[in-house]
Amino acid sequence: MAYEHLLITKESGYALIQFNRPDVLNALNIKLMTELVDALEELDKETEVRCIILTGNEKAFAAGADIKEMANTSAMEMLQRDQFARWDRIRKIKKPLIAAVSGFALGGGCELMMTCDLVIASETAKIGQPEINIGVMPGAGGTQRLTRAVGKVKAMEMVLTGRPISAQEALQWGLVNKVVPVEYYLQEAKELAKEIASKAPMAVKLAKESVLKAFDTTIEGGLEFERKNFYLLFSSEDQKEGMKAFIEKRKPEWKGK
Ligand code: DAK
Repeated sequence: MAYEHLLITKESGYALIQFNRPDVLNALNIKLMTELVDALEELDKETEVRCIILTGNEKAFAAGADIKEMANTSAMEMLQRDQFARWDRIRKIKKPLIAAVSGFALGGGCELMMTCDLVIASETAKIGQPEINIGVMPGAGGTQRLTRAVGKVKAMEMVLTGRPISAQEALQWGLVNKVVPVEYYLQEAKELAKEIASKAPMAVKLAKESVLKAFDTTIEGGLEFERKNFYLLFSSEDQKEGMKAFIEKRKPEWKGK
C-alpha cells in the first residue's frame, strides 16, 4: 500500500516505518497519523513481521502534532470528530514497537515515542513537552506516561517549563534505552529489532502484553495476569521446542505457535 507521509520497508523479521514530512520536521497531521495507525495495524497482522521500528530523520523524529492544522479547531469539533481517537489504537499494537529517535521528539512526537516499547536515541535527540509554550498542555500521554517514566518532579519540570531534555538526560531519567552517535541510531534500532525478531513470537507477544499490564493494574492483578500468560505459553509448540533445544544444546527453531 502506498502512503503519502510514510515510507515503509521490510527486512528479515521486522518492518521500518519512517515519517516523511521533512519540511515541517515530521509534524504529525491527521493524514500522517491515519496512515501510521493503518500501517501499524496491517503490519501487526503479518506473521513475518515480528517487530516494528518507528523513525523520522536525523533532524526530527517528530516535532509534535501539526500546530497549523490544529490552530483553529474548536473543542466541539475535536469532540465531535474524536480527532485524536486513533492515537489510542497504537496502544493496542501487539508487536514490539521500537522508536529510533534523532533530533526533535516534541509534544506528540515525545508522546508517540513513549507509546513505543523501546527507544534508541541519537546523541542529538531533544525530547520534550513544549505545549505550554503554545498555550495548551500535553494531550496524548505527556502527563501520564511521562510521569510514570520519570517521576513527578521531572515530569512537572518538562511539562511546566516546556524545556526539552538532552538524550543523555533522557537516558538518566529512564526515558530511553540507549544513546548512540547519530550515525548509528538507526543501525542500533535495527540490531535490537533483529534480536527481538529471533525470539519465540508468542512469548514476545504475551511478554509485551504483561509488561504493559503493569501500568493499569494493581500488583496483585498484574501478578495474576503474568502467571496466566506464563501458563498459556505451555500450550505453545515453541515452549516445547525452546526447552527441548536447551536440553539438546542446540538453537531452537521457532514456529510461532
Ligand atoms: N506543527 C506544524 N509545523 C511545524 C511544527 C509543528 N509541530 N514544528 C515545526 N514545524 C514547521 C515550522 O513551522 C517550519 O515550517 P515553515 O515555517 O518553514 O513552513 C518548519 O517546520 C521548520 O521549523 P522551524 O523553522 O521552526 O525550525 P527550527 O529549527 O528553527 O525550530 C523547533 C525547530 C522544533 C524548535 C520549532 O519548529 C518548534 O518549536 N516547533 C513546535 C514544537 C511544538 O510546540 N510541538 C508541540 C505541538 S502540540 C493529542 C495528541 C497529540 C497532541 C495533543 C493531543 N490527543 C490524543 C488528544 C499533540 C500536541 C502537540 O504536539
